[in-house]
Amino acid sequence: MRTRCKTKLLPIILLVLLFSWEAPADDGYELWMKYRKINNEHLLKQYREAIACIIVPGESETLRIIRSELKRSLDVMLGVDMRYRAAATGENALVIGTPARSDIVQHLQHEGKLQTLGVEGYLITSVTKGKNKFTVIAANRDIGLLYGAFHFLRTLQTRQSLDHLNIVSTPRIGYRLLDHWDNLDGSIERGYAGKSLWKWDELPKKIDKRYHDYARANASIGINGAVLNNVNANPVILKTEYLRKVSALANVFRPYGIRVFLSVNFSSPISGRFEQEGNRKGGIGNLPTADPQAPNVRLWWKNKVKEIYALIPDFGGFVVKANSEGMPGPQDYGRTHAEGANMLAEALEPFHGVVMWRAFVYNAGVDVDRVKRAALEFLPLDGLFRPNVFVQAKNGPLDFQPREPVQPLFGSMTKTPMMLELQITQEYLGHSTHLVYLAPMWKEYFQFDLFAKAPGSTLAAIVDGSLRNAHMTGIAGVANTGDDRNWCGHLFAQANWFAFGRLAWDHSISAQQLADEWVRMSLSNDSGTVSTVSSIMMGSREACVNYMTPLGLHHIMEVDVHYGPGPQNDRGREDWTSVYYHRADSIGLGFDRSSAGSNAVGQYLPPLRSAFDNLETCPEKYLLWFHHVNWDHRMSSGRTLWEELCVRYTAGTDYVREMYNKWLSLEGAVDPQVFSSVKEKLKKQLVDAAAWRDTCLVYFQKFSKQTIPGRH
Ligand code: GCW
Repeated sequence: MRTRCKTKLLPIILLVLLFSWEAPADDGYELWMKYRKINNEHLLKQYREAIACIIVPGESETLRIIRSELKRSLDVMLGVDMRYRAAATGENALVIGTPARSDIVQHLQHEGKLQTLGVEGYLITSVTKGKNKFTVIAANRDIGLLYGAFHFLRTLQTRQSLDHLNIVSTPRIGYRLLDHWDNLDGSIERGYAGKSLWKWDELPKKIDKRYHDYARANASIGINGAVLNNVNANPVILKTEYLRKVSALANVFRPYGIRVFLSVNFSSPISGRFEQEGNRKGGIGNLPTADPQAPNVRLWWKNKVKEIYALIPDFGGFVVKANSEGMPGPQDYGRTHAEGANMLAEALEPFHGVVMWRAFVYNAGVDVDRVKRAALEFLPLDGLFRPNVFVQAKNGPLDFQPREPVQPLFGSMTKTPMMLELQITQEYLGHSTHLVYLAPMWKEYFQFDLFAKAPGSTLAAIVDGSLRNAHMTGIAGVANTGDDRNWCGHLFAQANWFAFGRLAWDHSISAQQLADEWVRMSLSNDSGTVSTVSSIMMGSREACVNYMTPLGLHHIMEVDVHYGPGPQNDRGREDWTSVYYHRADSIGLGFDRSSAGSNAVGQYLPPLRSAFDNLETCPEKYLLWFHHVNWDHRMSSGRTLWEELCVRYTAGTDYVREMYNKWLSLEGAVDPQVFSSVKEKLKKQLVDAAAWRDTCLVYFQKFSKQTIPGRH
């Protein structure tokens, strides 16, 4: 009886389901690779005519990936069942190939068009042959074809014309890495999007589908390496058992052009002894010392490196955080950073691996001013590193603040390849709760002129090697990924991952262009929606600076979590809490780093040095970074410092309200799930921004003893 009843109901249920069915809500998993059907009839016609079929000659894993990407995207975008052909058949076609596999590409090679492409570059162009037109993606290697294919798809996703396509693209920076601060227990230091993507307990047997999707996403934006584990490195990562797991990941990533790197703990050779002593971190080596000059230590690393390369022939190298925040390092044995780095470099050198030795050090004994310490320790070592060592420095001399001047070492280290470390995860910029589009901030850093040679010695020109004609070039972004369904926690945090990759490939692209691209690829191609969303994004970083740390203030966040306001935090002026940095008193506000103060300005090259030193010429955005400024100091606006501070905190908060209102206007224009999740986050951001404004102004008012305009 019961069964019959169910059977009768079935058609009705099916009908109800059919009519209530809508496109599945957007949960963010597809990132910027949302291939939506093209509604613009004119473009659709053009695209369909241009790509009647696809020709991808040859066989390789990378080519297989290209084919599947094109099929899944073009079928949906063009509403067709795209066919592959082995060779030209008298139809217009998209041809993707290297000179060895395609006649058309070979012809381009003979014309010298592939000469500048190197290993990763690509060319996209149109070739007419008889009646037929071919859109050709050409490269010297398959990986260039993959990058080219993603570029081509971006052209369609952003609805650009295919007429007169003539694109030549090569990366400006060699090593373009994501640094994962992922721990082996699955937690992520400064991660705000769930647990680690790497399921260490399941590897190497079980290969999560997400590993492929991760690699695909990175390849689509030109990232070519991943440092899998936290710089606060657990020695266990070097155990054979773990290296096998790493090797399994490397196998997945390889056809996407992504090499794996590891963070290593300098004490690894002695870490097995800790394990015996019951240290829960465990370890591997059982040597009595990790002294980089000890022959047995050097041999230990050489053997370990050999073992790694036997498992992972294209392994990239090591990142090392040494003698920093409690991590061990060569100084524990009276050796220098250069001696430590060189020992590892020597072991990696036969396999073409590199060392990325971090300059994030701030030992109290070096100077009273924390921001000076890295340059003081590293500058004397310039020229002493082996050729396969990068010194990797964060963009600023402190620690990923919403705004910092650039780390002066980039200007003064002339003989050592300097690798730039940016932070994609928003440790100090509202975690994955605040919508802060970071490309404008990164562009500001890239364009910062260090005057290392002549004017125009920008950070970009130093990092990409053009200023000093350097061949080893690198950039790393601390990843904001996790196992949350939408990868980054906040949908808009995906834009930061996207922008990082695109800028690592080509730092000359504007933040505006990247915002537009990302919105078109991720949310909508409606021009009104694109301009509203990108306007929200473009001002969001300046707003964050304003509601958190305007006018050069820095590091006044809550202790440790670095999320909300904590200007009152005081563990003494030598212990890096807020009062150490803001130095508020009855006279004024700010850290005196002028020549009369800590003289951090002296680490910059002229004319920056004097520009920063002088209160009148110091850019106001860095004012309280470099100067202790009287509350009544006249700002360029005509307002006093105190008034300006009030205006900035208010402006930042007002901007967030504007962001929120603009977003509300998009109801119906973007996917409902995306709409409501972003709306909830913006609501919280608004509350947080107001809390920042109120907490900071009320706190600083105790010192300025002046009224907060608009309040009683
Ligand atoms: O910004 C600080 C972070 C630490 C981090 C450290 C570093 C990985 O608060 O969590 O440790 O920088 O960059 O080493």
